[in-house]
Amino acid sequence: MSDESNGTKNKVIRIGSRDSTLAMKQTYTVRDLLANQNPELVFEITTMKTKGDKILDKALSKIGSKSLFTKELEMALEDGSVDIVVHSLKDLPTTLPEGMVIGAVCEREDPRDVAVMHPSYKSETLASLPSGSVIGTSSLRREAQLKRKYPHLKFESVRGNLNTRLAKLDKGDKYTALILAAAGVIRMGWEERITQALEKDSCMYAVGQGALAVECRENDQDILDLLSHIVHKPTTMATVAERAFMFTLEGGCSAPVGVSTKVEDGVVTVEGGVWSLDGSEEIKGILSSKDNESLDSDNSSEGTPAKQPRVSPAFCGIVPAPGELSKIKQSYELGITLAKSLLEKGAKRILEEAKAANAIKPPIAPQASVTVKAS
Ligand code: DPM
Repeated sequence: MSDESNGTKNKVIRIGSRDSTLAMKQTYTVRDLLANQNPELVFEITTMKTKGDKILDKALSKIGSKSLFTKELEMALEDGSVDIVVHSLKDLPTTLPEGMVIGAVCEREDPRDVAVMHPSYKSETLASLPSGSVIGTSSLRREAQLKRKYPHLKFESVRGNLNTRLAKLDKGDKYTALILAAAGVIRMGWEERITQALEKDSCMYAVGQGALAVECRENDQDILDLLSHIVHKPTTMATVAERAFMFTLEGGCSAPVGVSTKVEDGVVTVEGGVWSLDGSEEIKGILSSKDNESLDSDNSSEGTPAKQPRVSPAFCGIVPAPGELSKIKQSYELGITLAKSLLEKGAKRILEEAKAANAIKPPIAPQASVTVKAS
């Protein structure tokens, strides 16, 4: 598909983005990374609304569709009206639509979750808030972990883009605090509103949280080449491991799954957890690539076939940058091994119960009360 309308030949790169302030800031970040390296290129941004932007009255887990924030953008990629789309990696399902890949994962912002308190509670912590305080989040992952750690708090769904949510916190008296991703708060320039950063003993973060992903068509080699230069390697290793963990658990928006990952000197260490919806059950594990070498050490040149595949393999959607295949594969195996160990320890049942509790129940047909009148 890299004919005259695509790729770098006509020197215009069309970028698709959601239209929220945060999404636009993220899109500008990626555009600037690309523009710095390719001053000859021109970038055009097309914005659109996704289902996740339009349905604001339901918790995310209840809308019951994957790709909530990404589908419309992927349709534009597919029909060729844009060349790349920028997403928060955590909003991208671990299986992408046929023909789509992530050509670049950029450097991760602080991946942690944070508490942002209502101005009248700004010197409190979650632990010190009065009993019964209402915390706004529509993430089952956050709710399950925080219920476990802070049983005195109540949790309620809050939806809408970050501007809307913060306004709901500040202007109303319903929520005492919100739990948000540090990355979004920081990118919005609201860092000073962060009251408390949550460490992994109170709330592990979502798979991919804090990282930006650039999606493109898998056969668009010109774009893949361009994207390979803005890849952040340690972030890619960490997030491939996290996505493989999630994929193997078959989690998704409907199940509380969290991670905490470190990459130091090329060694990836992933800690992962699964919780029951009410937080009463928890299964956690930790694994480092140092200790998981039995699987794949180096087979980057495996069976080099006569026909070179046109496209590199993707790992949970992520295409390794040139030369990175064996490291990415290792990270991928790491996530899978960790997930399998949790499944063996009982995560399977917990996840199944969480999913069943969240399943979209078909509306109950009104009981017909048939009265036959004799006439
Ligand atoms: C997903 C979740 C949420 C977003 C679920 C989760 C949070 C929903 C909520 C998959 N996507 O995290 O367990 O808070 O009610 C989202 C945000 C960002 C990307 C905002 C946020 C920005 C951070 C990033 C919404 N998607 O989580 O506070 O780029 O990682």
